[in-house]
Amino acid sequence: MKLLLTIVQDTDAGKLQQALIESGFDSTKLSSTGGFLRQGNTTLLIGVEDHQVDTAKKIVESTCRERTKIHTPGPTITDLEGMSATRPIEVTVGGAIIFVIEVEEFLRL
Ligand code: 2BA
Repeated sequence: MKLLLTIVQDTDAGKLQQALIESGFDSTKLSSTGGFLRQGNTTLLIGVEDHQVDTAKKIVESTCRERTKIHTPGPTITDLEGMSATRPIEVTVGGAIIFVIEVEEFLRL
């Protein structure tokens, strides 16, 4: 069994969970925050049998869109001293980040 630890944008999460349910996959939704943008994203825990990994990955791929976001970096110590200015930058956020993790044991008690 594998755990697909899947990080997606909030706007794609509902559609992805619905698509997973329709294909018979269970998932758990967690609210998360990206370290770079410091904005909310969604992490789904999707437990699947080994032979279902590719199907689940395809569902994620077909549901989650790549987007660009404008990111304004926070002030640095240098900025505070007035020696440089931060400018907004365009950042591409991927459709999804997936970590495929081996599950040692799955228990439903
Ligand atoms: P964030 O850390 O908020 O990153 C959002 C997007 O910003 C990233 O999209 C990437 O395109 C860009 N980015 C990240 N670090 C950057 C940097 N130092 N300079 C310029 N651009 C940078 P994704 O790569 O699609 O990642 C989306 C979210 O997935 C991330 O949100 C983070 O929450 C998670 N993630 C990505 N890689 C990860 C990793 N290796 N470990 C844990 N979480 C990860």
